[in-house]
Amino acid sequence: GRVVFSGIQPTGVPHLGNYLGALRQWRKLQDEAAPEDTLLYSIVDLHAITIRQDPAQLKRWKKEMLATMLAIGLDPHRSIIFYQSSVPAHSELMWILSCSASMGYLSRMTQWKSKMSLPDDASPLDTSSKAALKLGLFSYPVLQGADILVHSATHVPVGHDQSQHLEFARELSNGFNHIYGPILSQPTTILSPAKRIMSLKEPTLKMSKSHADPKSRILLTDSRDEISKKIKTALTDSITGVSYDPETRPGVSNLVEIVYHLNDGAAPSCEAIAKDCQDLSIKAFKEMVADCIDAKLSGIRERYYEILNEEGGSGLRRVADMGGMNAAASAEATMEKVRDAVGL
Ligand code: AQP
Repeated sequence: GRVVFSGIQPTGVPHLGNYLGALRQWRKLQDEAAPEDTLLYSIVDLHAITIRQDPAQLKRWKKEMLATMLAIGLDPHRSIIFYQSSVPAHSELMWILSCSASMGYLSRMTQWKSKMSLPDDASPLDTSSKAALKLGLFSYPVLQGADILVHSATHVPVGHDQSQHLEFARELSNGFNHIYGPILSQPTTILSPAKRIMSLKEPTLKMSKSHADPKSRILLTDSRDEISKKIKTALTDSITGVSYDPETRPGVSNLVEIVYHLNDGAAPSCEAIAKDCQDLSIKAFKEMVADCIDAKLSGIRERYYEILNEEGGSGLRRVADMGGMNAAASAEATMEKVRDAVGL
C-alpha cells in the first residue's frame, strides 16, 4: 500500500493557503485511501523552533493545530496524527542523514539563499545579520527529509513552496541508498491543485502565517465579520470589472482562484468564474468571495471550537498519545534497517 506523509508547523492557526494547499488535500487522501494504505500527518514542532518561540505559546499552538486537523475531518482512527517531537526517530535519522547531506546542495535552498543578502559583520545579537543565522535554519531540510524517509513514505502532499525540499529528500534517500543499499524510499510529490494562494495584501507573495500584517491572510478560525473585513481591504487594482490574469491582475486573480479552489472544481476554470463575474463591481465581487469563504469555513470553525472546549483537552491528549505510539512503530520499522546498515 501507499504510505502518505505530510507535516505542518504549529506556528499559529492555519490560513486559507495551508488549508487549500495542504490540509484539505490530506483529508481527500484519507477519504480516498485503500484499506492497506497508511497515512501519517505530523505537527512538526521541531521545525517550528528553527525560529525562536515562546514556549507557552508553542504548546498552545500545538494543541490548536491538532484541534484544527480534527475539525477539517482527519480521523485519528484512520490517519496517524502526531507531534513530531514525540517520535525521537525523526531526530535520530536526521543526524544519520546529516552525515552524508551535501552542504553545497543545502546552501542552494531558496529559504537559506534569501538570507545571504543580510549584512554579515553585525553582532550575533543583531537578529537581522548573517552572524545571527542559526544552524537549524540551514539544516532543517535534512530534518524534513528524515520526517518523510523515517516512515518510508511513498507519497508526500505539499504546496508548491515545498517542492524543492522534496527534491532534496529524494537526493538524501539516493545518497544513503548508494552507500548502504536500497533501504530508504523514493517519495513522490503530490502537488495540491491550489499550488500557491497569495497574500491578500501583497498578492505577489504567498499567503503565510508569519507575515507581519494579519489582514494578509484568512485564518480557518476567522468569523464571518473578520472574513468580510479582510476581503474588503484585499489589495486589488483600479481596472473595472472582474477578469482572470495573474500576471497583470494578481490581486483580483488570487480572489478568483480562492473561489475556484474552495468550490473544488465545480466551475471548469478560473477563467470561467471570472467570466461569470465580469460585470460585477469589485465591491460586489468581494462580497461574493467573502460569502463563499464563510460558507466553506463556518463548519470547520464550529467544530474547531467544539473540540477545543470539550473535556478540557483530554480528548486531544488521547489522540496525540495514540498517534505518537503508532508513528513510533512506523518509524522503528525503518530505523532497525537503517541502524543495522550503518553499523550502529
Ligand atoms: N500560500 C500557500 N498556498 C498553498 N499552500 C501553502 N502552504 C503554505 N502556504 C501556502 C502549504 O501548507 C503546508 C504547511 O505549511 P507549514 O506551516 O509547514 O509551512 P509554511 O509553508 O512555511 O507555511 P507558512 O504559512 O508560510 O508558515 P510560515 O510563515 O511560518 O513559514 C505546506 O504543505 C505548504 O506547502
